[in-house]
Amino acid sequence: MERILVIGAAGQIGSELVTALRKVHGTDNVIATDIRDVADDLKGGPTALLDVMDDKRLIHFVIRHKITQIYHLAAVLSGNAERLPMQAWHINMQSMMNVLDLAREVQEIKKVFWPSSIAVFGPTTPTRETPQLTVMEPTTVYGISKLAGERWCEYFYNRYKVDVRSLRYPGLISYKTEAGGGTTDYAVEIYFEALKHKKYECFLKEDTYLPMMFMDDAIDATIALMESPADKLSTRSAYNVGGISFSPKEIAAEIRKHIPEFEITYKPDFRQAIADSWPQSIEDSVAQRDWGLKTNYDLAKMTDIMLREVKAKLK
Ligand code: VAH
Repeated sequence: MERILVIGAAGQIGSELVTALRKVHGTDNVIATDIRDVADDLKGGPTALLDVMDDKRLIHFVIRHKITQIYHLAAVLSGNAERLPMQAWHINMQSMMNVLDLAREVQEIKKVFWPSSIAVFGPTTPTRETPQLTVMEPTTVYGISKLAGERWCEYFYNRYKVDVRSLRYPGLISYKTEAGGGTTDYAVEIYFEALKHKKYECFLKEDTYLPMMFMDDAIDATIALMESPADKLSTRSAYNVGGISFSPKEIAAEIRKHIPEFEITYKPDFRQAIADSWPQSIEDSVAQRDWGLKTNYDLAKMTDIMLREVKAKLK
């Protein structure tokens, strides 16, 4: 029986991944932890306050709860990381090292998941259909921490046989938790603002294409990767996952199909430079080949669901 620890369960990915993992492994076998309270709908199963930066408490927690898999999702995202570079680097790297070293020491821990990001790519990376293996010169603290993290994942696998697996998530779109300090968060905020005010001031230019993915596809990809036999995996840094690419102008046009009077204005801020350093689209044939990555949601289908679910949430 697997015993799953989710770190960062109050965040955008964690708050949905816990529910999905509980369907696979059983509610009582998935412990949702964070440094702050998790969403009420996760409280039907085990939850705890846990700081991944406290390595002493972390090892006791893992041993006491007989943990066999760790999903470490806590991180400072791109926008916030540029505001506090040193703190972001420390948190993103030290938390990861705490988890990897724990997995090396505690034999009962069989698998670790850690999220990388398309932020590992930079302005010198081919910007369209970015390949799995290519030039990676990130210019953001977040991207640098994710690139270094990928190198550590591969090192701990090769040196200590820690079965750590990772995905280069694009921008993730979900309705359960509102945006948290990222650059792609405009694509979440826009749905809430469209329904609340029928207008949105976008912090990126109208033609800023970025790779995105509806959260349900990201969750399915995460579980498919983690359930894959180890010998199918050719990549031990992190897998490209491409999702759908669109611009603020395109998502606004899709929203107007549902809310004709919706208006968008553009006021680029510091996050425009971050977005400009990232690819516009990602090539993910290696993930499709190794463990069957599928993308089921396009912009139209995602917008339909987002508007319906956000409307219900705002009631
Ligand atoms: C961010 N949502 O905007 C994250 C993501 C690709 C970007 O990693 O920082």
